[in-house]
Order: sequence, then C-alpha cells, then structure tokens
Amino acid sequence: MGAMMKEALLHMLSENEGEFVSGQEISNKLNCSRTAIWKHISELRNSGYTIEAVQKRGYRLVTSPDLVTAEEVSLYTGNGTFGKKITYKSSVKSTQEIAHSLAREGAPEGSIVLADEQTGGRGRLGRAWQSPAGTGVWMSLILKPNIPLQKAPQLTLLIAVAASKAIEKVAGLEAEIKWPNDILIKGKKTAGILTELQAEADSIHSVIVGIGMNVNQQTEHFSDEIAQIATSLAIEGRQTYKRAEVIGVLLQEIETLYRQYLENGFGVIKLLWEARAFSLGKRITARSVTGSITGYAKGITEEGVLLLEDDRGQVHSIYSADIEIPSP
Ligand code: BT5
Repeated sequence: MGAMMKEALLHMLSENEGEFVSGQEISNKLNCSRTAIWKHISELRNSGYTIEAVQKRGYRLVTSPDLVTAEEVSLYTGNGTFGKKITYKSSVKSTQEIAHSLAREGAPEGSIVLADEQTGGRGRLGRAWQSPAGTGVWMSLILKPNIPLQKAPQLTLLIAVAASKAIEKVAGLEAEIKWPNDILIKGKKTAGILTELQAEADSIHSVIVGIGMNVNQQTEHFSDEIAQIATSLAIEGRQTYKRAEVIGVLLQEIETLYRQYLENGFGVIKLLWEARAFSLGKRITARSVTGSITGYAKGITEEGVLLLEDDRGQVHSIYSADIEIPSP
C-alpha cells in the first residue's frame, strides 16, 4: 500500500508542476494522515527529489532525479497498457531472468522489468551487455502475441523500429537499424535488442524482449572493448535525458506498432524498418556460427529474414548472424 501512496503523491505533485499542493488536499485525495504524507515526502527526498515544504501552502516539487523506479516511470507511461505493471530493482544480474520468471508465473502482457544497473546483462549468443548504474535503460518487456513461432523474428524488427522512433522523438537524433537488432547513431551502437521466447511445440507462450539503450553515458563509461563502437544519446545529443521519459516514449511507440502489427500484419512495419535500415543495398558480411557469407544485402522478407546475394548471384536467407561492413 505504501508504495502506491508514494506513487500517487508523486503524481499529484508532478501534475501541479511548480505549484504548491496543500497538505489538506493531499490527505483528502489520498485518504491518509498528515503524518503519512510527511513520511512519504521524506522518502521521496531521500531518493533525490527536491520538495519544498512551506507552512500553510503545502508541498511543491522542484526537481526530480533521473531514476527508473516504478513511481518515476509511471509519470511517463501515459494511457497505454504497456508499463502499467513495473518491477524495479536497483541492481540485478539481468532483467531478462526476472521477466522470464514473471512470465512463467502468468504476468500480463505489457509488464516490464527495469533495473538501474545490471551486473550480468547479456546480449545474443552469451555475449555481455554493459549496463552500468545510473546511465541507461535496461528493460525487459513481456509480450504474449498470438502468432506462429516462425514469425517471432518480426518482433525484433518491430522493436527496433519503435526504439529508433523513440530516439528521434526524445532526442531529435537520427537512428538507423542494423539487422537484426542494433540501433545505431552515426554508425555507433546506441541500443541492442534481445528477443527470447517461451514456447511449446509451435505456439508462443511469452516473448521476453530485452532492450538496452545507452542514454547518459559519456565515453569514459564504456570499456576499451566497446569505446570505439558504442555511443549514447547524451554523447550524440550533447545533453542528458530523463531515462524515465525515454522509457515512457519507448513503451508508447512499441505499443502503437505492436497493436498495428497484430491487426494488420508485418507490412507497415517492414516499410518503416526498411526506411531506417543501415545495411540495405550495401556490401556486407554476415557471420554466424555456421560460417560467413559476403554479398549484397538485398532486403528483408515478410518474415523478417535478411536476403543476401553473394558474388555468384545466389540469394541466401539469413536467419541470424552478425553483420559487418567489410573495408574495401
Ligand atoms: C545485443 O546483443 O545487442 C542485445 C542487448 C540486450 C540488452 C538488454 S538490457 C535489458 C535486457 N537484460 C539483459 O540482460 N539483456 C537485455 P548483441 O547483438 O549480441 O550485442 C552484444 C555486443 O554489443 C557485445 O559483444 C559488445 O560488443 C557490444 N556491447 C556491449 N555492451 C554495450 C553497450 N552498453 N553499448 C553498445 N554496445 C555494447
């Protein structure tokens, strides 16, 4: 109950941005005592909110910290159903693991797991995803689409489109997509997507979509390994962004595209994806566990599979791989 009241209190203060809200008004609306209000105000202050308290006038929210807690993110999730249920942890190994168990326990579609820091964040094929505290969006989203298993890769492309749209909206930066799951700004990776399935036989039970987005990192936050290939919204946009707002916009973009997709299929998403595709029409090398092929990236199929034409004119369907642009 306490957490909900704190959230409701923050909503009241935040809706009356810059204005005082009287203790009386708060206690009427939230049906709680003045002492309870005071307790929640001090908790919010301890988490980094600056709240002014003036006798006879009440409370006023002056500044809020860059947090991805449930109460802060709930200020930005709007009317959609994605992000209505938020599980927040300050530090976890991987948000994916938590989301997997929530999904198994029957968590509804649109539930999200957020962490300030991941100590074992993961990419594809067991690779690591650097997720330092206080810098990025480390989120897992639970989806329960009624689609056949072989269409699941389309979701990665859908999320990639939504993520690049969100970056454009929040930061006004142009984001490109490198098949299948990288979001680039000026050729450097800003976000990555990890799509994992819970399925039996041919039917999908849940899709756990992991999204990692670098928001407020500066170059020194990146390890030497990725310093040359990674970037963040702050580096490119030369300002910091509220991560909770980035999450809110991202969820709204995802939900809109997802509803369109379930209703009308992949066609529109495919067009949006192609308009942002970084590697289409270029000579690329696709490297996978089974080997590598170099050729021209011709496009993607209705299923979201990459088509690569090799030097002998043979077209290969690439289901999963890492794409490199070889130097001439
Ligand atoms: C990805 O894998 O790009 C998927 C990343 C998904 C991360 C999210 S965060 C929330 C959720 N919880 C998790 O544990 N994971 C998901 P992949 O395409 O395999 O790329 C991994 C490669 O990207 C690494 O081998 C590095 O080269 C590079 N990399 C690692 N951390 C990075 C970062 N913060 N920014 C940019 N590049 C990074």
